[in-house]
Amino acid sequence: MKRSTFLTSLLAFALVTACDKKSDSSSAGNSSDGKKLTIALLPKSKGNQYFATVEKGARAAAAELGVELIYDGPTNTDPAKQNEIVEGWVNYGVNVIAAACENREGISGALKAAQEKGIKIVTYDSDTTPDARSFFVNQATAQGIGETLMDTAAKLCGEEGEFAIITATLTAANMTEWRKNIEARLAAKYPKMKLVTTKPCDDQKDKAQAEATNILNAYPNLKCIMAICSPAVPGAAEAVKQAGKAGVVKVLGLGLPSENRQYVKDGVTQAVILWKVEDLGYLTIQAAVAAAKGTLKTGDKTFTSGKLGAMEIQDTDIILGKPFVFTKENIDQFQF
Ligand code: RAM
Repeated sequence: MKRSTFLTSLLAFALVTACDKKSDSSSAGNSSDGKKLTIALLPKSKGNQYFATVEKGARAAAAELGVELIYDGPTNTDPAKQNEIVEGWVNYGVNVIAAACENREGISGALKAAQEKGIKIVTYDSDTTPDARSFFVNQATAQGIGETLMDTAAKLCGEEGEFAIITATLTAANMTEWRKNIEARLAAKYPKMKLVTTKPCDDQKDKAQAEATNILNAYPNLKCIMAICSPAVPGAAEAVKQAGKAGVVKVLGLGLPSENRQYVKDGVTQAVILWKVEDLGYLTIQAAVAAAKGTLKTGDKTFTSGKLGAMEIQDTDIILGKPFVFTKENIDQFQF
């Protein structure tokens, strides 16, 4: 072979190999221009163990897919701080933002501005307005969560008497959707039960404990406290325990097995309901990467998410699954 022909063939071979490499790495966490994708993950608050557990699952998916993951958020719930962080990520130039939104409408402007710069937006845990994101990774349907909470409370109370709700904030979409569904189930099925008050605790255990103590004092006939954000479940349990009302006032809610195990074993808390929080983080990053690469598109009915397999999509909500009830009998099987 002449030297020039050999060099031309070598060049052609090198080009083909380079193209192959590009498409290979593109399927493993790179954007179409060949650069590694950067996904920014926003929790409601970094001080909340629930979101630390989300981060764990997210890191596993990021490692599997070969993408960069940035995790940052306010220390405690703070919608203005969430907006600031999003604006910082837009200037930095991330490829996708995955956000758990503290204020449904309040964050939508910042997310839409990010979309205009070509950044893909997905939400998880707590949604924004649909025009400000492509998909919402939902832990379970709001109806499923609301009905499971209300039915469990009714069972614990013998379907009659007063109960109170402790929520995270009044602005987070997940909390408002769940409350709507709890109240609808109450109206439809439990005429002898009465919701006497609903108080926010800003996703903080100490505030939840203080609110629960006030509620116990104000409503001496209270039969149960329903805590619908994770820090509120041990907060309410501690208040009931300190008031000497363990077993008299029942406690249930959406909480982490690890934060409630002792209260459940001691008979202070009767039911803890949740989903696999690590899987929520894992699914969110899988969806974020697929949305950025265009393999997850509007109109898709299912999404195949790595080790989790096929997930159902309802409209633009990707659904993780059904909520699970942890009790004294099964709580030791769960370590998160
Ligand atoms: C808190 C947060 C979160 C919610 C859980 C159950 O950690 O408010 O949004 O999904 O509770």
